[in-house]
Amino acid sequence: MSVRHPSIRGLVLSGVVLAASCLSVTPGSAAAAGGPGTNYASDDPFTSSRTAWWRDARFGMFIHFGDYSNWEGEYTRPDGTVCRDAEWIKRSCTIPMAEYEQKAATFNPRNFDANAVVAAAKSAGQKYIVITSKHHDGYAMWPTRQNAWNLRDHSSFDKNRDILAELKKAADAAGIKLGFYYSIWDWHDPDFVADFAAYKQRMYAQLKELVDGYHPALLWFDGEWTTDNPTNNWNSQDGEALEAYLRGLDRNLIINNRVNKRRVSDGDYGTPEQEIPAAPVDGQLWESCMTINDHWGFARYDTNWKSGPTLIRNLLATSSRSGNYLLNIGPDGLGRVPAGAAQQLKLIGDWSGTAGQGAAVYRAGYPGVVAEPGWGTVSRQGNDLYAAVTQWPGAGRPLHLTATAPFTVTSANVLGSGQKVTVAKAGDGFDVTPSGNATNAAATVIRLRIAPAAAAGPGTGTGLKAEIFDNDQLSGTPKVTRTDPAINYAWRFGGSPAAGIPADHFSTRWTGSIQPRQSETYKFTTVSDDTAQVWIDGKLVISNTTPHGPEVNSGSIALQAGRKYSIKVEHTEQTGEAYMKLLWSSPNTPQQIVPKEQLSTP
Ligand code: FHN
Repeated sequence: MSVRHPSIRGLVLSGVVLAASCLSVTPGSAAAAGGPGTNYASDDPFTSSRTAWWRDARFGMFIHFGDYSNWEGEYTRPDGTVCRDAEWIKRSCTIPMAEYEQKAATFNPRNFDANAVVAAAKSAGQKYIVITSKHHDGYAMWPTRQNAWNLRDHSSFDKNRDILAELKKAADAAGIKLGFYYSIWDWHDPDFVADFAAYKQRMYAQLKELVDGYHPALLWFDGEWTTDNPTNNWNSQDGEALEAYLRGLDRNLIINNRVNKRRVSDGDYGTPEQEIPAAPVDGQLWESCMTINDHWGFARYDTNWKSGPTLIRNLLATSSRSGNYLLNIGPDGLGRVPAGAAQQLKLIGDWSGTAGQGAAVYRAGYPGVVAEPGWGTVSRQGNDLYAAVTQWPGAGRPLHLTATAPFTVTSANVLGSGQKVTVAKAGDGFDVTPSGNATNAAATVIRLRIAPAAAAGPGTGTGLKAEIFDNDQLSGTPKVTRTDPAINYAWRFGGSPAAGIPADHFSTRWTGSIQPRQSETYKFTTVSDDTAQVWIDGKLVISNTTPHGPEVNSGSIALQAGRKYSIKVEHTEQTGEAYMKLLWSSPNTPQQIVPKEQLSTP
């Protein structure tokens, strides 16, 4: 019995290092994935112009829409018992494939109105849309040429229509980015079990159809996890090859971490589902996807819509921790946006569009200089803090903010209200005391203009000295010595630091100096495989010397602005995948790959 994806917390990496020799290259896929000298990390997703729109957007619409929607969430078995599920209905209710295909032949989303979908997203303030192009049941929502199991060839729908093209046109006209969800796991294609290589060939061809035919801004993979019924053999070699292939098709694509095995090293961002991380995530961008009721796909009986305040507070929680919120709707069998969903979406947009409250979300992120309070959330945009108060204090009672770095508050006001706000230093931070009432039931936003401690100007560094060894002991004479502008490497299975360095059993030592711009405690983070150690000013800040799969480690140290500190970083790779990234953050430095300007050779 196949199981839905275990919660990410429950997902235990097997720890078995998969032999690089079975890296499969599928015809039509990228040239043999990588090879010595290849680094798959093309940029830093935290700062890249490629991901800028996504990081600024903060809020997207997920759409689960397919032939499964035609069941409306319910199946009556031959014995008369009723089984309920949505996009999983075929599997959950063990519907015979012939019956499932027969029902799909009646699928006719004639009322699908791309402009109405886009209008619903706009009304919510959603800046991008991700729609299911193919879910686990394998049914393609575009006229794919790879099989006849699709909306053009197997439905009652108008054969002259293409809903993905209609949605692309409407989204472009509205300035909304469009992405496609695509399930690797396929319950319908017999080759998924019988001939995985043949299946992958069709999958690559379908993805090329989607990229070339619709120019999506983003690909949202799913169905990557190890499971049965049918057995899913997708592995990290497959993920390496597919991600390389897709980036070869379109360098601007943003790709989630389920292209591989949903790890910190995979794709451009992590994908917590039906949950919001309690704090900013180390090592990778992230987006929390969530249903607006209790189902992804349409279920006519499910009117358990999340309340406006709940949705607004979820959005504020994600943006205040530098994450995105991907909120789902499930159009019905005719393609209509459920009225209840549209109504709740509008509540979010009404809130963010009132008195500029959206500034607490769009282009906003983790504040850094204050701890998250118990009475709400705080996000930051430049030197403006947006305190989104969900528990308004009694008359004259203060809201306390714990400062995590020195700053002064130059002004404070409640968005949408003329009431006076007093700010006083108090204990480990500030007491913020509004004089009036909350402006709404969801979250009242107090904007605090701050003046952080002065920063040193940007450095003039060019990177660190790298000594690369063709052994995993950092021993002997380095094979290659060069200047690396940053430590931002995803060698995966096939790559390595240089053409003359094999894909396994290599190591690198970086040395030089690092120059912070703030006098603050800096948090250093590594994403590494197999081992990583970091010394700053001679102090061991990170040490993970047990060979491991892709892992995040962090350590902190107080530094003075403008001063140069010695830095030494060591990485070793034994066999299998290899990664080494060095990031930093501080109260006034959002998480990023340590930039070359702040690194100098010895
Ligand atoms: O099995 C799918 C599920 O149907 C839905 O698509 C979610 C949304 O991300 N993803 C999988 C479960 O993790």
